[in-house]
Amino acid sequence: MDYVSVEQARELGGLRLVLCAGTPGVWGEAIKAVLAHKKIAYTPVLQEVGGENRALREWTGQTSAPVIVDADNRQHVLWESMVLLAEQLAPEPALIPAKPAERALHFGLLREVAGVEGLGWNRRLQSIALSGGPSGNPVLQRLAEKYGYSEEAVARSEARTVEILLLLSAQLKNHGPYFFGDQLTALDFYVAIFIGVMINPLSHELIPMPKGMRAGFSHPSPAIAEALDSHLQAHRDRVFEQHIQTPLDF
Ligand SMILES: N[C@@H](CCC(=O)N[C@@H](CS)C(=O)NCC(=O)O)C(=O)O
Repeated sequence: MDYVSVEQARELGGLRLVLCAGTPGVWGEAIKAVLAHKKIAYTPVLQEVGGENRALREWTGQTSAPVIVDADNRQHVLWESMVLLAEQLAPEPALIPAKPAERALHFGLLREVAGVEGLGWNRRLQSIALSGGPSGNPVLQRLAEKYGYSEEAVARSEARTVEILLLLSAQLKNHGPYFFGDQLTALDFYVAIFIGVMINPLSHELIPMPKGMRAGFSHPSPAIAEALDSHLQAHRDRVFEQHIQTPLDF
């Protein structure tokens, strides 16, 4: 993927998407898949994982990715705001359920996947621990400080991860093949990507991720491996085969 720098992006118009360059950051890959499905074009902007990202801080007041800066220069730093923006820009194909009860459930489940203390958040804590903890190197230390690392948080993370996987599996079992029957939604993209990258990563052919990152996510505990059941695996494979362009390009 060809990135422009933050400095260059600030001079441009249109939709700009800041991404963790060189790694399949799950929040970034998920919103990329949503935008691709809706055929919404954007300019990729480089964020350096675990780096200082001073120019990004000056532009957006924070240093994580993804961020969307839209054509009106409004900034979207949270997954929810990005999904809603994509739906506004290209209402069809719709990726948010139309029925209010389903919509509420969609965003509730999405929070468990992409929100603070959700699936991605907890797997990140586990991978920092597996890579040696914050004292391992400066990048790990920066990530640990940004994303709530503590021994207590790591200790809680397995049970929370398992709970969320069970919740997602039950919804698929009762309402599959997608989370809301035949309608593909943003949740389908987020779950397939978060699972495909952060819990037993898919093959290098599909996701050519850096070795260290792969190692950090390749050893789910027995309880997590068991919770990643056949419903979730079949769903992940279906979404990757039918709706996500591979190999992921980052
Ligand atoms: N705030 C984002 C999630 C941001 C996030 O956790 N980003 C991580 C995942 S790639 C990141 O930028 N890590 C690298 C870093 O902090 O340098 C959202 O809600 O969509």
